[in-house]
Parts: sequence; C-alpha cells; structure tokens
Amino acid sequence: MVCYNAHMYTLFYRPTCPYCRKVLAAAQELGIVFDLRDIGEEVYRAELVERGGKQQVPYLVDREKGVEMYESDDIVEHLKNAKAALR
Ligand SMILES: N[C@@H](CCC(=O)N[C@@H](CS)C(=O)NCC(=O)O)C(=O)O
Repeated sequence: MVCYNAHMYTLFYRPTCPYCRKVLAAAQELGIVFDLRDIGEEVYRAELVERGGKQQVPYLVDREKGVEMYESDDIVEHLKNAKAALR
C-alpha cells in the first residue's frame, strides 16, 4: 500500500489563485495531500521568498525528492510522475 503523508509535500499557495487551484485539483485526483501554506500569512510569504527567491505561487516543496519548484504545469507533471513511479 502506498501512503502519502501531509508532510511529504508542502504547497505555498493563495486560495484565490487559479494556478494554485489547478494544482490542488490535480493533487486531489491523484490522492495527494499537501501541507498547505497560505502566503496571505506573512510568515509563509517570507518563507516562500527565502526558499524560492520570488513571491509567486504555487510553489511546491517535495521533501522526499529534495526538489522545489514554481510553475503550476511543472508541479502537476511532477506530482503525476511521482505517483506513477510509486505504482
Ligand atoms: N505561470 C505561473 C503563474 C503563477 C501566478 O501568476 N501566480 C500569481 C497568483 S495567481 C502570483 O503568484 N502572484 C503574486 C502573489 O499572489 O503574491 C504558474 O502557472 O504557476
């Protein structure tokens, strides 16, 4: 059995951001859960800029693979590949 836990993936997002919604919908379809960080909160906004270098969401942190990325299309592809690799 494959178990995805909430701490494997962190997603910096804004609830109103359409690109974030696209990533959230894809993740839901794949059965992937995120540790969600709403950058409306100053502490997460600062963490995002420190990690990635710019204030843009969505931003994924994959702790298991040790990779982090911007761009919703890249994030969705990364999640699909990660899920496929575990099958
Ligand atoms: N090409 C990017 C576009 C991301 C984007 O435009 N994000 C906007 C929100 S929808 C953003 O981060 N704006 C700065 C902010 O919200 O602080 C993607 O597909 O992820």
